[in-house]
Amino acid sequence: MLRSNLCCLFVLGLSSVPVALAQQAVRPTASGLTATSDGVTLEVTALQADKLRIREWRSAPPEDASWAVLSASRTSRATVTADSNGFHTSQLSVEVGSDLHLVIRDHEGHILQEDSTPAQWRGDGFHIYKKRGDNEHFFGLGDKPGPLDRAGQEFTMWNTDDFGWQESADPIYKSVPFFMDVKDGRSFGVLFDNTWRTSFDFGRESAQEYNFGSQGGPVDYYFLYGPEPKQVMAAYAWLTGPAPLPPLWSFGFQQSRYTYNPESQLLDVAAHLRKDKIPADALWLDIDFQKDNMPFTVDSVRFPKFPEMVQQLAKDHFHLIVIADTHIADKPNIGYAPYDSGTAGDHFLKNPDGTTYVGKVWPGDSVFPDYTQARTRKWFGTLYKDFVAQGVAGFWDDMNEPAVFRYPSKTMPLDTQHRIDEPGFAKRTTSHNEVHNIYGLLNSQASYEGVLALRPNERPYVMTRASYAGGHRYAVTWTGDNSSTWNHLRMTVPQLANLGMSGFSFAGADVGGFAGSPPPDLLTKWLEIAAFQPIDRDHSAKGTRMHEPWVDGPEQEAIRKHYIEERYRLLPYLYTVAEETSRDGMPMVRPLFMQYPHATADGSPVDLITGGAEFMLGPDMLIAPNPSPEEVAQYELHLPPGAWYDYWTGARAGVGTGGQARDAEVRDALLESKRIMLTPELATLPVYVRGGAILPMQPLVQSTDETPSGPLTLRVYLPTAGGTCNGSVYTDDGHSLNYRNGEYFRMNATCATEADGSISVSLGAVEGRYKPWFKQLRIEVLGSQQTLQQATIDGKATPIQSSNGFVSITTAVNPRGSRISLR
Ligand code: NBV
Repeated sequence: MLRSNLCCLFVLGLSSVPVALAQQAVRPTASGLTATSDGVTLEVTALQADKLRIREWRSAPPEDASWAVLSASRTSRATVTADSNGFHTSQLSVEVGSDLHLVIRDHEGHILQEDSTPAQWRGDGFHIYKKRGDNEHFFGLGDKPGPLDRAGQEFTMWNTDDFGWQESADPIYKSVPFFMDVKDGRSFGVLFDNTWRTSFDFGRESAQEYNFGSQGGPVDYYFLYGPEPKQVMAAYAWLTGPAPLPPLWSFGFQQSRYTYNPESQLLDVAAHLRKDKIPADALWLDIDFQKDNMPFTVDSVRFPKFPEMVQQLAKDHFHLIVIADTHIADKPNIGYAPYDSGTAGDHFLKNPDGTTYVGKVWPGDSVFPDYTQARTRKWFGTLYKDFVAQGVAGFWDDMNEPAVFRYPSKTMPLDTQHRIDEPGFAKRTTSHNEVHNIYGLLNSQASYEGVLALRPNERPYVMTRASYAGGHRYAVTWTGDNSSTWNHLRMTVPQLANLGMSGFSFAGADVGGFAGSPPPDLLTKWLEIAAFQPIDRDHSAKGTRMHEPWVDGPEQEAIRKHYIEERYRLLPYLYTVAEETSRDGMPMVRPLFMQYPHATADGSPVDLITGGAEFMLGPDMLIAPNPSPEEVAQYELHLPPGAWYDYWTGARAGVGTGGQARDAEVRDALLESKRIMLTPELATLPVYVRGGAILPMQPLVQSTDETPSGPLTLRVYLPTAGGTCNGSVYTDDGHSLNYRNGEYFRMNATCATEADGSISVSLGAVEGRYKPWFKQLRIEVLGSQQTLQQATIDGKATPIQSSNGFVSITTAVNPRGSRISLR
């Protein structure tokens, strides 16, 4: 109902102005409002009490559809209460002043977001301007390089194949128009759901404003309130869908190169990994395994026994991932099935004159699937049939910006035609302008759904280079063609953290760097740090020196192997953290402020002090690489509040039981609030564990196929006096989708230091039906102030073991839970 017939029109923010002068009519809607001023309509809809969608248009409302947002979330509606200036929900209040001036407040009245000027329209383009506070910081925006905090910078979203990109490069491969805003300790997220070329300015043009806009497409953005950063992540996962849990093997070590060939070279690499007992789970084949670089073919000269080779690798517990670029070679009449079936099904993009668009890529002239047609994605998915039948475990979607040679733009002409034919969208033809940024997302959707259809109930593993918001539903990703430099190693941390905050938790950077040849120490350091990142994949370009862990002699190899082994010991923790991503969107790599949003007095992200070099892996582990990794000078460590332990020695800061030098320094720092200085050493990556954490670990294996022998360890890091601790372990069969039907194992654990000095550890009842590989648990307790001599499990005495300074007891897994007491 229109509230603005003359009798009861209300004029927002101008209640004393005569009604007849009203410029602006506001209509309440069931879940928000619309307001019109000067021919522009603003619509604010509460999807949930803490989630708003904001749209604006000039003539008719734009099509209500999205490639990024789940339709169930987009159509969700919350109850709102209209008030004189707009409406409120239980969490937010929305006020619209004159000129559609939009203000969003929390329920305590803090302004979270406020327009600074009305939307600016130029032709089909527009910009939305918001006020920016002095202490307002921005994170996310996908894979864009540069500092962790995006404040003071501007960015463009336009998927671009940028071989050898450097720190200030923009745009690169992905467009994830989602950012998290942290203002005075309160966080919210904004997804600007516009697939055209968009731009973001976080205070570069004017420090008092930030803005986002586009050359076309809709004004359509979502406001996701926290106030905690974790809640923003959960809200984004609710909006766009969480990333599905990848197979367990993908968290193992992966070895790749452009390109291992012939077949014997790949088999040699596999054999070498096993001979040197470097744990590994996956090998990758790049475009030279194909005949003339034609996707979905195999070069039968260089790979004469491809199916047998895949089987042989599988027997040796290697999963093989092969590349399948997005283009299809333009090769009629040679029996190239992808071209023939694609042409017969009319699946390729067209020029404006209706002819098929042809562009040059690796195989020469190529044609490009029109993934905006659901039926084309379905067809593309069938192309994986033979590889899937042969046992290929995963697929690598490259060049899907889409990259096309010989144009300065590195992509196809913008007037290339896409014929959208998709449930939920109007059937229409549109130009590449609108589709460019989602091309990679739709390519990976076709791959994911195709592989799933071919191998139902198995988790597909697809890695994509280009994507858009929501693309994490279909693929993991990597940071493209980085370089073998110390600075690129450093940049992996902010880049993976921002990708994680953009939904792409499952991400990695080419270990060792793609372009160039890493000196031995760089490759070693890179393998150390990557052991604590979500995807640990060593990859290198053609013509560079080999990168495998053994190439620099036994000393370097021993260090590299040690870190890869540690990753395998930590797999239960890594997998538990990964499962959290798949449920509530929390990224695996987290900036410190995500876990410690209130670590600073003024609410600014604590990472601004650390410079973003440190990161957390999940909730409990803090990795502190050298912020200037090529330098030998000492560097400062910042630990968030609370007790911390040295992961390597188990020494508690403040106890200093003969640990390495830095432990004593940590102790002094905590006791005397001194600065903590770390001395860089080639073989050491400083890693700390939160006091109060319970870390699940396992005995070393050579691959995830191998069943660990012995118990699962729960390493209990005692908190400071009076504190509690908590942790959990999640596991399942590691490869199927049965976990979605209750076939998983989850156990939560807590601990406390009791008043009498005893320590209690409570193991919760087992959730889920899956029977894990371990029957026994070893509970290790670190940081006790007294020597522990007695232990009981559910009241019965049990022996205490002690090895390497770690005190432990062993107990059978009790499905109903158990209580352990140590004194
Ligand atoms: O397929 C070859 C490479 C691949 O190794 C790399 O990871 C991709 O990012 N690909 C790009 C195309 C050639 C790059 C020079």
